[in-house]
Amino acid sequence: MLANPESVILVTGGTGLVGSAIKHVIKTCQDPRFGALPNEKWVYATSKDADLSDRTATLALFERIHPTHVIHLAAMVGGLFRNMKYQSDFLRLNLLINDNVLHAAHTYGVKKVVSCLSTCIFPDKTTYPIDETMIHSGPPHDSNYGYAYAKRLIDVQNRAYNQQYGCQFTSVIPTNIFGPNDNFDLEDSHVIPGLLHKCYLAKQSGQDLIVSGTGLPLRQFIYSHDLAKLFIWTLREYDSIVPIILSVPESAEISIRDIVTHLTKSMGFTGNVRWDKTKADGQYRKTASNKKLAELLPGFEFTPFEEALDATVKWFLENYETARK
Ligand code: NAP
Ligand code: GFB
Repeated sequence: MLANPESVILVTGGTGLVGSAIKHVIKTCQDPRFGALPNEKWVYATSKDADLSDRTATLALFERIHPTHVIHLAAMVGGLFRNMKYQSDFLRLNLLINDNVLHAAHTYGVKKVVSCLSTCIFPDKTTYPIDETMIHSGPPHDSNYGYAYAKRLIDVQNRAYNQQYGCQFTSVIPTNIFGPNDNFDLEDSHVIPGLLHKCYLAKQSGQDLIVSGTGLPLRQFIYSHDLAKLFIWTLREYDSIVPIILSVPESAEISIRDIVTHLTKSMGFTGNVRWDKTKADGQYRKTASNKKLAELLPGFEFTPFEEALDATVKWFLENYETARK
């Protein structure tokens, strides 16, 4: 519980996939663990409010908002193929954004920051299931090392700020996320939004749906609205600076082929599916344990995958004109 008379919570990356899910949950959820509380003011910042890769602009944003708490989502983000293309940009921009936000949070006496890592930053060669102790125990997969090292450094910064200044800066480690307001770009997006858009176009044109890779890799997917609740819980109730994995259970892991089956069914696509095996598969698996979360928040119910996918398809079709694509 945020005990202040009024807590001002700044959400960086506030209009993206995760930021907009947090806004939705705060506005609509009736469960007091996750919905709005009377003593909280939520502020959702976009890059138009401040380019957080710029130190001066970041400090000016904190001067305007004077947040007591920060959920730090802003980042250069993308799927496998965007990461492979822009390793230097992913590394440099995310290092700049993260350093500026944590520096500003310390400068303005922010009581707590929850930053965002990803299960794709864990070592490529590892034992499974992955857990929170394994972040730095080996090099990340070659397809996204730029992004992965920038994200890992958040954990190092959080420890250093805590050791030197006592700052309560922590982080969460979501698995692959999907939902409304995602980026549905055909090339740079993650697999679910990318294939959803491709399936829509294939259905419209009567052409084959072309899927990259072999379809064999395995992933865990979390619905953005579920993740949003877990972010809000982390902000209010999780008091450690040690990262916590926010994922569906290992048993919910599915293959890319399974995704295609669910997606074509949800979209009512009955055309041909072709596999372009000249395209990369990326990490084969990154199976993460959600044991720590399950112990701290027993009984949390994840939205069933098919229901979440149907809701995402519905949102995309209803918002096609304005969706990021
Ligand atoms: P997203 O939809 O692309 O949102 C990213 C947000 O960051 C956007 O609102 C964007 O603002 C903002 N941003 C980017 N560069 C900025 C800059 N220089 N200054 C200010 N704001 C900037 O991505 P998302 O999926 O919500 O990502 C949220 C967090 O989750 C990220 O930290 C990401 O690394 C993490 N994550 C994502 C996934 C996934 O599967 N999507 C999985 C694990 C972790 P504009 O729209 O105004 O540019
Ligand atoms: O979501 P995605 O791009 O990222 O999934 P990762 C890539 C997997 O989906 C690969 C297959 O096996 C691709 O071959 N795939 C099939 C496709 N068709 C498509 C398609 O049209 N688009 C895309 N994007 N994939 C990312 C990391 O890894 O995970 C990021 O690189 C980030 O840094 C993200 O952390 C959460 O799950 O492979």
